[in-house]
Amino acid sequence: MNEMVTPRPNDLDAFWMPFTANRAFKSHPRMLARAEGMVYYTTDGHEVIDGTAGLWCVNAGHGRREITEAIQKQAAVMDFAPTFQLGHPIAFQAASKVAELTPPGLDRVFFTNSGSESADTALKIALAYHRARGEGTRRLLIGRERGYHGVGFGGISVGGIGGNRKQFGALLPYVDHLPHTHAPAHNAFSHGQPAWGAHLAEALEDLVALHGAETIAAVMVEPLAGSTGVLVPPVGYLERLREICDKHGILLIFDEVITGFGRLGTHFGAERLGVVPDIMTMAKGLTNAAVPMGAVAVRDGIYHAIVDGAPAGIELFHGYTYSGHPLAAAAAIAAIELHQREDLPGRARAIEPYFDAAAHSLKDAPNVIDIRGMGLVAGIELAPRPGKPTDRAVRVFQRCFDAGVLIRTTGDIIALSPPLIIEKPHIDRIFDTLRSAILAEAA
Ligand code: PXG
Repeated sequence: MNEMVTPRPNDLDAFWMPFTANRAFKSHPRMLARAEGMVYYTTDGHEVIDGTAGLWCVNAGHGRREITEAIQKQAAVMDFAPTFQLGHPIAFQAASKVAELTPPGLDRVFFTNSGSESADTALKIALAYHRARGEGTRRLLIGRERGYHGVGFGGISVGGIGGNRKQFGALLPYVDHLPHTHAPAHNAFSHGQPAWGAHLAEALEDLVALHGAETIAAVMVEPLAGSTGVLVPPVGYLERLREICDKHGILLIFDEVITGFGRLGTHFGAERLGVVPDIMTMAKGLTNAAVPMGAVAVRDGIYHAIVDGAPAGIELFHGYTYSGHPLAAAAAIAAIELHQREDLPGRARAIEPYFDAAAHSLKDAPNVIDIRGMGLVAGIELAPRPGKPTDRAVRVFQRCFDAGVLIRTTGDIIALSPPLIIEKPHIDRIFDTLRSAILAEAA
């Protein structure tokens, strides 16, 4: 079945792995060779259930024939064509397809190649918008503690993860941050949106008082923060951010890189959470991760302000060689059609109560100090080993992997975000394995 062999140690040297403990990995590599539906297969033939949809991205499950065929077909017809001053129909079709899923009014779509590029693109569009309207003093970008917006300079500056910032110097000027919303003393073991914490949005009024509304361009947050450990927005919090932004002419950007494409049981988090931003970033599930692609959807009025307000010529000095790449566009169209045909958000919604109950069944397991989530996302927070933060979670990860279940960890938080095609037996298997691993690391 599987002809791949584990590479010799020297073969691992050249690839400098991203966000990875390279030395540890290269001394104990874990290699995946093949994937289908809900499972990966390792190079030595073991089956691993995918509890994380790769990296929160393979929402429709692995190896979907409709998507691979669309990519193959497009590769044979036209491998690449520029989108600078030229076009190809499939890029326009892909943008229209995205606009079918975004909230009404957010139907102008700029293509990127990743979530990081989407975050930086969204921030640049926000700045260009204010400038186009003669409000060039609005240069301040507001993010949130524990926010993750990828790894570009814009994303790490507006993002709120110290570890992702401190190696890289001065970052962007004119940035400030809201407090995060994680409050286990009030909200531990909440199902869905926690009841406590809407007032944390008032910190935006404090920043307006501090800096002046006329200096603030945009607020960027993840509707549900994923990679920082699954932080679900408190009831009323996003609504309040929306109100304060409206009051002061500040753009609200949702980073929907994780929450897009059915993850919360709706096409986008905005729909599930009932708050519509002005700009929305996406990536990951857009192509089911089969070809890298990101996008930014903006309100019509933002597009018009920048484009109609510009003198003849290029209106926005921004774009990537691969914006609207034909293979990515083909994958996006096929993936979105799959979402629509199979109603993947509906499937996620239907199985969410079972998934949520399975996650919360770990409440009595040793060292479990919080369980939270929404849609097909669960965060399980473990008490750190004294003096050894992350050690317990890393070992739980390793045990699960060895037992055939892929989970993610960040700090001592376990994050689960399976493909939306998951079925009850997979859920049972994931949480049974996780329980055994947590028990084995109880000491
Ligand atoms: N925004 C958000 C909200 C993300 O979650 C990005 C931007 C950046 O996307 P790219 O495509 O540039 O990586 C992300 C990415 C994890 C994990 O384990 C999460 C991400 C990436 C890798 C790992 O939580 N999120």
